[in-house]
Amino acid sequence: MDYLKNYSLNGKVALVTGASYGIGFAIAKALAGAGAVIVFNDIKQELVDKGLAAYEEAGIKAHGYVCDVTDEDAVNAMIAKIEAEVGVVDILVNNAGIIKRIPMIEMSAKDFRQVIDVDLNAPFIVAKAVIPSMIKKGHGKIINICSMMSEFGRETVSAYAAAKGGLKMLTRNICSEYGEYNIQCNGIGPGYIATPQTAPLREKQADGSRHPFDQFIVSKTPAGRWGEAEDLGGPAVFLASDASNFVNGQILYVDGGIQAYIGKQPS
Ligand code: NAP
Ligand code: GCO
Repeated sequence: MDYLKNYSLNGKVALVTGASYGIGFAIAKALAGAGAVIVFNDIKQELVDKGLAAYEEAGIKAHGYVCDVTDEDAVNAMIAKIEAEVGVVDILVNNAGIIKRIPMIEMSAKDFRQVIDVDLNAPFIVAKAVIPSMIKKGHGKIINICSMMSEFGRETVSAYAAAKGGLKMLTRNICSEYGEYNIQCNGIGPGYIATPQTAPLREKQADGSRHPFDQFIVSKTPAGRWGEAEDLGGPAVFLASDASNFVNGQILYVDGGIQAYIGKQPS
């Protein structure tokens, strides 16, 4: 028996939001490698075009759409276009996200709301737009890209942690409300991954030394390194495939062991 066929995504349409680059792009490549047709969006046409070129270079004929995921009308219009032009979305990866690193008492309510809007309200909006067709089709997979900040706080990321904590519970609630329609909604909680979003935390110092936060994360991670976006591809294929049909409401942390480790002890 070819057990690996349970991981096949042949014939499936996967929408990965905010996937012109970064984690979304890496996850989309992995889903494509398992057979999925890739659909992605970004806010700007130039980024969608850049993304299409990058997918083509990777041998993937992707479908790109310009859409701000916080705009419910735009999201509903995009999903209607995707269903007409590509097909019903079988797999949704709510990946698009932002972070603002500002001490809470210095953060404006406007900035706080913007992070909540992209990182929590938008996954709600996009999931709400695709679930009806998943119900009609009799199956669906939703993967919300959570974070270690779904479990932990740290200085300067109050809005992001609040959003990602909420996204963990939205994941569990979609599982609870739509599991009976054979829809599985799970989260992936990446650890610290080397992407543009974390570039400021890895910047070389003026004296050429590594950023203190870079050294901190490496010392706290048993793997002794930052994650690569590609490290998330396998877990995403698993959660997008029939191999995970009885996995629901879970957050799969892909963090190199950082959450299990007290940190390197002084030598
Ligand atoms: P990234 O490099 O900053 O990429 C984020 C993507 O989301 C970009 O393509 C961005 O497009 C898009 N986006 C932002 N706001 C959008 C909106 N309103 N509508 C549509 N697209 C939008 O981030 P990343 O590191 O790849 O992270 C991707 C996801 O993983 C995020 O949810 C992040 O919170 C999460 N995550 C990241 C890490 C990490 O260490 N990197 C760890 C845990 C979780 P534009 O370029 O046009 O803004
Ligand atoms: C930060 C980082 C983290 C990572 C990720 C960790 O400033 O602490 O950006 O938030 O992005 O979410 O899982």
